[in-house]
Amino acid sequence: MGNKRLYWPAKSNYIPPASSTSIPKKDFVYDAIFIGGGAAGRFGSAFLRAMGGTQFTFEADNHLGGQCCKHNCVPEHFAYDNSVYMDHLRWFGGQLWFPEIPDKLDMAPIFDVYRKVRDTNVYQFMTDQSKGQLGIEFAVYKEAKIIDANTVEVDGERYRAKNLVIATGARPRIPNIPGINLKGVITHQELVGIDYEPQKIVVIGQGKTSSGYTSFFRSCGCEVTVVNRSPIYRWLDDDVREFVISNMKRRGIKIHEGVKIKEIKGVEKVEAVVFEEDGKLKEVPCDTVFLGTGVVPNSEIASPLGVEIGPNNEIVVNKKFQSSIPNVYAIGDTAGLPYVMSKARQSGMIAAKNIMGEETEMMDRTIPEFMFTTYEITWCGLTEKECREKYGDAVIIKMPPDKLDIGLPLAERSMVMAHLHPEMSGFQKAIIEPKSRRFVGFWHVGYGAKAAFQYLPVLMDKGLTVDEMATFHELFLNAEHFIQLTRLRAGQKNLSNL
Ligand code: COM
Repeated sequence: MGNKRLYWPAKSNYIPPASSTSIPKKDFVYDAIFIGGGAAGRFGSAFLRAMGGTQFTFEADNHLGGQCCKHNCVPEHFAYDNSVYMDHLRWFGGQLWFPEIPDKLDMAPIFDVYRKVRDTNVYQFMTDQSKGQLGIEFAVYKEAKIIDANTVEVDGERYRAKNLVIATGARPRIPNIPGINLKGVITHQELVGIDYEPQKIVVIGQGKTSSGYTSFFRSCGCEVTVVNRSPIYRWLDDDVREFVISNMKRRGIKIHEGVKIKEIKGVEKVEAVVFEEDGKLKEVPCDTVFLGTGVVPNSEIASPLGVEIGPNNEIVVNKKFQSSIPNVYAIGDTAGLPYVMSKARQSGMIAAKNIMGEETEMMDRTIPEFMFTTYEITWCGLTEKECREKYGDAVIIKMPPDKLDIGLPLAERSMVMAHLHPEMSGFQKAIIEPKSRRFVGFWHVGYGAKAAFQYLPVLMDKGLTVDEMATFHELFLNAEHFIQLTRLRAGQKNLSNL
């Protein structure tokens, strides 16, 4: 049981040209050997090279770029993008110039297209950029074994470095539920290789990744039921959460919160999920179970070293990404939370700097976050409730205002929606600590605002006030509206809600 279950991997036919990979040197001591060439390992290797260091990167899979382009971010966004097109055609079909589409659309061909593009373009780009532009030395299909804090063994040969950098990523967390190994119980990894058409899906767990897939399944016309141990999306601001969940229900997604999963039923293939809700046993028939139950860092490779391992199986690191053995670094998901791309890539960069003698720690910046439903949901900083708890008060700038059913935000990708389904166009909210007039949180549900959230936290951490934002230039009509809304309030000595 547990993580020993067999995967049904999304296969790839890509083989990098031999001229792009390198042969590691045996009689040489590298500044660093990277084990794993995913986002963390690839960015770390590139940064170390850029600083003039010597490295070699051993990758167990057939490509650099890791899970991101294989099973994670790229297919997740591809599914989301498909989902938005499908939903918009459904909502708009028969109006203006929009054609009507069938209720059930197939997902296997969608992932088939994804795999073909990935194998021809994405992997090739990873190879070409890594070798040609960044000068990274790497080899693929190489399982490295750690011998000691300076030595790894690959294909029976030993290679040495002053530092080891472990970047072996994470794997899906598989809960201990009877029936978990039945055919049709899949994670986001197996979904990319799907070769049948699910009709009825139960999603166990609602994290920031499974939310997007849940929506995608529904957009494809499947019957979708979510079962979760606790209330879903507890991290969202209450207003945002309410909007998101009510729109999921409106689209026909069934949600059961606070349940205890008892069993996944089936003979060879999954047939139903049994759970307890409000003291009663319930059974939802399905042909597919999608697990959104989180991830576990792949830290086992470090066991010969005896480095400290944390409660989630992560390698415990300091802010320089050093493990309990100073010349052994762990970066990316292997180093535990947060499991986000920005941390993965930055951790590689920070490890490289420290290895090259430039002492650097990860900065304590507010991390922006996003998740998908059929909407793009982006945020940084505090919820309204957290602001009130922390500062005793909060001023809110919100659009549309409560109880006003108008189509706002009004911008690219939400224009048609705002005119045909105003109540569904989206929603945004800025949270201000009134005494200092500083922003402490930004929230957005809609389309096209995500890029702004890469910069808003930096401005917020630097103390961005309502008065300062009122001097910014908006690109009208714009997705997230914060600048112009702020300008409507900045004249007030005592700020009030908008
Ligand atoms: C992105 C992978 S697909 S990496 O972060 O550029 O290596």
